[in-house]
Amino acid sequence: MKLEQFNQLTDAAARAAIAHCVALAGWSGELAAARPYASLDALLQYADKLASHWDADDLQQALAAHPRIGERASGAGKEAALSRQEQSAVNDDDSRLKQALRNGNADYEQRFGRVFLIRARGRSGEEMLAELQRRLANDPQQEQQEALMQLREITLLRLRESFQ
Ligand code: 2AL
Repeated sequence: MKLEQFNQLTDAAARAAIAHCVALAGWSGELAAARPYASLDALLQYADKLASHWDADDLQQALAAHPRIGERASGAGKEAALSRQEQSAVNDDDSRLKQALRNGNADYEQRFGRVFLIRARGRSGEEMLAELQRRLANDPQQEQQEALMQLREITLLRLRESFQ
C-alpha cells in the first residue's frame, strides 16, 4: 500500500489495513484517526509514540495473536502468515533447538504467567534461545518492559512492511 492510499481510505478501511500489525484496536484506531500523514516517517514516528504508552494490559491482549517461538502458527490469516515468515529461522526441524525452546517457553510461562515474546525477524533460533534464557533471570518489572519493547519492535516492523 502507498501512503497516499492509506491517507485516503475510510476510517474503517484504514483501521483494517493496519490491524495485522498488533491486536490492539486502540492503537490502529488512533493511528487511523491521525491521518493524513505527510510522510512515511511521520506515520512511523506517531505509531511508535503510541506504542511507547502500552502497559501490562496491552501486552496481555496483544499476546493472544503471537504463537510461541518454535510453534508454527496455524491458520490462514494474515497474522499467521506473518508469524511464520518472522519465525522462519526456527521452522526447520532441528529437534534439539525445538526441544530447548519448548523447555524454555514452559519455564518462562511458569515464571511470568504469559507467553515469551521476542522480535523474531533478524534473529536465529539460537539467538532467540539465548535471549529466552537471559530474560528468565529478569525480575517481573524488568521483563515486562523488555516484552513491551519487543512488541513495539514487531509492530513497527509489520507497519513498515505494509507500505512501499
Ligand atoms: C513472535 C511472532 O509470532 N513473531 C515474532 O516476531 N515473535 N512470537 C513470539 N512468541 O515472540
